Amino acid sequence: MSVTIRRQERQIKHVNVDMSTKLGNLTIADPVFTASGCAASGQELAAFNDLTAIGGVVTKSIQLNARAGRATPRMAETPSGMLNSIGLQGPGIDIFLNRDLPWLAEHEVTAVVSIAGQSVEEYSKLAGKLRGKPASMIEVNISCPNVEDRGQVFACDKSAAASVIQAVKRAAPASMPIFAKLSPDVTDIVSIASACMDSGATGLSLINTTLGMVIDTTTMRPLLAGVTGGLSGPAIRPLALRCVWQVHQAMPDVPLFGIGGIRTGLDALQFILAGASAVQIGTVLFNDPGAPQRISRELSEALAERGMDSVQQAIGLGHRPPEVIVPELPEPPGDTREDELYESAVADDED
Ligand code: RRO
Repeated sequence: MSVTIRRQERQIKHVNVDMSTKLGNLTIADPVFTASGCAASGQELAAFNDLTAIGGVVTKSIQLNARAGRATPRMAETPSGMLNSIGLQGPGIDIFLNRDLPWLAEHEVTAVVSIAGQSVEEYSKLAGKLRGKPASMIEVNISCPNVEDRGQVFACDKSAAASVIQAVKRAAPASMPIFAKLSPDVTDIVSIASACMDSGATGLSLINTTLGMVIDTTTMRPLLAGVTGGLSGPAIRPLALRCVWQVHQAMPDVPLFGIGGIRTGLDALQFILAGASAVQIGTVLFNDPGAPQRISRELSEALAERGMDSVQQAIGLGHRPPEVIVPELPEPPGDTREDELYESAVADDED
């Protein structure tokens, strides 16, 4: 992609940065995707972005049946972020497949379909329904924090996560990449990540929201009707970055989506340096719906400014060892004195 860099001194420089990235067997032209739950199925964002120019749209997690979601209020602002307790509102997979997925296909937008079941069997049915459909990838949401039963947060338990991924792998179209979306609300995210990879996942999406809450000091009751909700936005960026870092360090060949509070190209660059092959952006869309293309442009500029001509050069680069800086040592005083004596003796001889 050709970009124009406006430097501080207003010089304009044209650079070429190859923004393509690999996610399993797919090569995608741009590493910036919209995150599940923040862009519905992409239609509304099309007014603000050329959705064919970004990596793609990850659709709102879809269930087998239509669901109204949790009671309101179900969103709350927090410092540097927000809480949601939507509770998997959606039309159900059949309406999604007849109405929303065709829109993405007609508009040539790369579609990553997020699925969320209430049991292993439901995940399997959802994955099976994607056979022959124009989806590029499946994101298996095993980490929604807003379920009635915490036992349904499959990503908090290694064997539950593994069972879901095995079932999805068996039912999904054979060549379709499968990304498992994990929760940060675990003691050891690397062990959950490796259980998913051992069960047939192609890659991982890191991370979903983390469970939080707000108490309204006027009513003196929890602000959200659902009491707790998923915290997102810049408040969780360091947490998300740490998860990407740890998983990449343990499994450097696994493709990762970095997700969590990305608002700028430099934020995206941090995730790529930590080991993400691509990023998803979510909460920023609520106040800047044009963010996907802006962040992609800023990322390409940031790469060029650092002397890189491709995204792939930057993936995991933060893990390289620090450069060893050897301080220049002053001449030992003895040597200098000897040199001076020698030079003055030579000068005396010449006289
Ligand atoms: O719908 C939601 O309440 C929701 C989902 Br599915 C999710 O994965 N993460 C989140 O914060 N909210």
